[in-house]
Amino acid sequence: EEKARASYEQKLKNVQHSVSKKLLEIALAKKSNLIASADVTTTQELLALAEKVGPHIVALKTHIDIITDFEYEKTIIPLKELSAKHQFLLMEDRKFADIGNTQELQFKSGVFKITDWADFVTSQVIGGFESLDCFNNVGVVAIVGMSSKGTLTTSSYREEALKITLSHPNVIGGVSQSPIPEEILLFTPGVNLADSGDGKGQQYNTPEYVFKTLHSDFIIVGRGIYKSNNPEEAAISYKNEGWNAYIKSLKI
Ligand code: S5P
Repeated sequence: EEKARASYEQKLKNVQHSVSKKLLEIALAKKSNLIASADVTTTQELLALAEKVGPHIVALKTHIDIITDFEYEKTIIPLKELSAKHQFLLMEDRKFADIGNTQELQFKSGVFKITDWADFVTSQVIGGFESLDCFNNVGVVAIVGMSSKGTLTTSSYREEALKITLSHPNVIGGVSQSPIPEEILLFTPGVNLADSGDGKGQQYNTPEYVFKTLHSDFIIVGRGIYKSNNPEEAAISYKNEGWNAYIKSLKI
């Protein structure tokens, strides 16, 4: 019953959104399907991590609202420079979850001004189709299913969430722990080589599992990299594990 997955080259021919194209081009150029999650709380740690892992990743995922000393000039400007220097995209994991008008304000205003710097953002789709209209200058990754124990993203929720995900022109893909249709990109967090959970509800799988079973396109790794004694080496090893698992999944 196992079917070979679509390759990045095949997907590159079919995707429409410029951000999907860029992600796939970077993946092929770097032989990487790794997104590092920079869940650190100071500008210095964020920039140091971006410098170390930048050459090995397709995107750096931020939770910009956890940065204690955030200042647009000191945090975002150098982060943008690092993203250009090391050729990775910026994915702000804001998980918007409100009505369209409020999401638009959260996206464009406040101190973070996400609209000015993020290449793509995550959003819940609980607010319905039109709630995603405001993200028309970035790509949206829809939260279809979550990785945590007891999540309410049941199969019937996921089915409805997928309808919005597949039909909205701003959407480039979904975050999920289940397979999704191959015309969009699948981003899978909850990936760790050493642990099966974190004692706070997070559940982990291996790169091998997510490429083989879910046909994921990109793995998202947080603590496996930034908590490691050597984040650069950890990024290289997740990059290689992820790429080898992807290559294997093409041959099933
Ligand atoms: O279902 C999800 C969706 C996301 S985006 N589960 C997740 O863990 N995430 C995010 O991925 C989470 O917010 C965190 O930033 C990262 C996982 O981090 P780790 O340290 O557990 O690898």
